[in-house]
Amino acid sequence: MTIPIVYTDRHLLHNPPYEIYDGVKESYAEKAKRLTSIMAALKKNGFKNIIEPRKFSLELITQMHQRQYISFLQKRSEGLKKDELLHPSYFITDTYAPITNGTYDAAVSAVDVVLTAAELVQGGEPTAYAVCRPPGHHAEYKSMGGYCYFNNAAIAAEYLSKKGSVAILDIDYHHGNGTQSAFYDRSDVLYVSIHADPADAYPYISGFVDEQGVREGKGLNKNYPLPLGTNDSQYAETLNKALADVRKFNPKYLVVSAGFDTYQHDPICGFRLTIPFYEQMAQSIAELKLPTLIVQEGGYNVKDLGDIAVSFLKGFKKSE
Ligand code: Q9C
Ligand code: ZN
Repeated sequence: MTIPIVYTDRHLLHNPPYEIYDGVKESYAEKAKRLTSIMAALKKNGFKNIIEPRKFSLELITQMHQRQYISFLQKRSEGLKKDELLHPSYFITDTYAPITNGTYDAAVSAVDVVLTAAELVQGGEPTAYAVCRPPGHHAEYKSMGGYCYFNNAAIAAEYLSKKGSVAILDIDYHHGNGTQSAFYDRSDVLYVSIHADPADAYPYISGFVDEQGVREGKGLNKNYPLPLGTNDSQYAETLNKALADVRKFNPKYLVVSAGFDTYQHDPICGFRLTIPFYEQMAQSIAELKLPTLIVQEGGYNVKDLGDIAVSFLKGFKKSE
């Protein structure tokens, strides 16, 4: 039996035509084709255990997001015509998360995907992969931003935390400001992130080493910023430190916020990781021997995204 892959094509409902960068319209990097690339490569490489998500109660979203925020996104989304794009003035942190007619439905579908995969892991599956979009880790309690609307990984971690402690390992190129803030004062959820130095990269205002958690969560938020140009061996060294943090915390579950925008040919990012390195990375993560939920975050090289995902999953297969 191969790793269960949870996927639905409801994400296709969200496909904004452009984003605004420094006042200039650019093509939207978070394309629907990203998941098409991943699913095609997985099927081609023998990952055939593909599962449709089931519907979960919307109440699970309210544990991580304000009710007014959720209904704002729903109403604004459903009020738009098919080709309209809205950059709202409220509940948003930047110009990278515009609302379209299908945005709310697609964002809810991503939550269903991630919770279906979380349920499998909770039921004893060693590893499950949630192939979801829009991504989630920049979404905060009441704000969208950075291509994210609902924080899929945080919602899944919250769900799993009802049964035991959870470590979240965020390997997306960008710091997961939304996930960090969701668990910043919690003792039952560790957040560890490796990302481009916020002095150089989005989200600019969080992801620094001195953000270490507060109150019961003090010491349970770990940021590992790395310089632009980081390569495989430099990354591996930092990954080992992050994995040591997870081991020390000794959680019941692991959630991996898996962004593949650390890839050397990512069109909007600045690390230099190679495709075979993702397998190595996954093998080190799998050595933790923890029930692991993999949640898709960023990764924008549509052509190579599938090969990166296949390489990554191969590293988990070896530990089965
Ligand atoms: N034109 C995630 O990877 N910056 N979000 C875009 C380039 C926004 C990334 C600037 C990056 C957001 C989930
Ligand atoms: Zn990213």
